Amino acid sequence: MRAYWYDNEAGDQRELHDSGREVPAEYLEKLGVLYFRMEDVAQVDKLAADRSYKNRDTIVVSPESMGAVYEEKVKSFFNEHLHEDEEIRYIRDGTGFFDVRSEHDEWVRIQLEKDDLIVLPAGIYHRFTTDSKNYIKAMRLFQDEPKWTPLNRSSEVDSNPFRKQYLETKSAGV
Ligand code: KMT
Ligand code: NI
Repeated sequence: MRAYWYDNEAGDQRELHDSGREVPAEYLEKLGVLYFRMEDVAQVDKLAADRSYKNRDTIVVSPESMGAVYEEKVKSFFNEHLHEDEEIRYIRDGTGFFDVRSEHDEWVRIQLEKDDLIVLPAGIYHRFTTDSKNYIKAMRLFQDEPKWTPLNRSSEVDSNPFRKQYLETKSAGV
């Protein structure tokens, strides 16, 4: 895992967009983003049990696995959105980026590789993309039924109760 400020330059979303300015792990924590380097699946099982996550699946995002819809999918994952639940992803192979909004609404790019596990809190605006290698395999963990409904950013979603709650807990430093 490496986190850095997104450079906001034009160009393919899958390029690094590396401003060269690092984001420390403590800052991610402040945003409510949790990161773990997992030694083995037993550690993931423990995290899942602790948080009452009962189900999981595995997704491969690549032209090989998705065929003609790959480019479309990659673009849709990159639409800024939030969820009313945590988003937990455990990278099993390949690489990719989760971008999350900072407290001042700038993008922090989080580069993930095999054995990285990330927990995005409910209500944080974020987006995902593969990198220029166009391949990532990730385990998606969920509590019950998968609820991946992305709520794309809008003034209406800005006042979603989960968004408000997220902003309140963050400003309180919880
Ligand atoms: C997401 O939430 O955008 C995804 O699940 C993308 C694939 S997981 C790396
Ligand atoms: Ni999401």
